[in-house]
Amino acid sequence: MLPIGTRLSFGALALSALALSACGSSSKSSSSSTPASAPPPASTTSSSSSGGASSGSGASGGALALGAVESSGLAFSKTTLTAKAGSVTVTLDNASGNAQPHGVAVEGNGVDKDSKVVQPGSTTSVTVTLKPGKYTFYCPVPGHRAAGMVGTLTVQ
Ligand SMILES: [Cu+2]
Repeated sequence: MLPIGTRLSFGALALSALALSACGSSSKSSSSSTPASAPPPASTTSSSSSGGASSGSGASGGALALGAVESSGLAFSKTTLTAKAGSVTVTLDNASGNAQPHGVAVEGNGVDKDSKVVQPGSTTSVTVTLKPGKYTFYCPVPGHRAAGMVGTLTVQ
């Protein structure tokens, strides 16, 4: 008998605490101009659950591959990439025949993330959550972007 009464009063306390915190957070969020909208994680979860196992046969969407090319100046093997919105991983293969370290970075629409820079004979990757739009990918090694290691990533 007593536990029920205890639970009831606890519930009332929790309710009032919720009301208090709701008031506090609403006044806080009204002062900051950018409400946090986080649809990307939800869409990622739904797409992976609908697909069952995440090991898709096609490499579409989340995984992109690039090579570092030093045969004529500095460049990536591709100057354009296309991906679907969501979590996108760009992998760079710095071939063993190269002479310089390379990496890959993705920039645009508030995103700016670099991979590790790796020596020839290694691969490195960067994973970013992207919305539809145009992004720039480039090599973060100083001077390489200006030398030609840059391209455009279009997210649909
Ligand atoms: Cu480079």
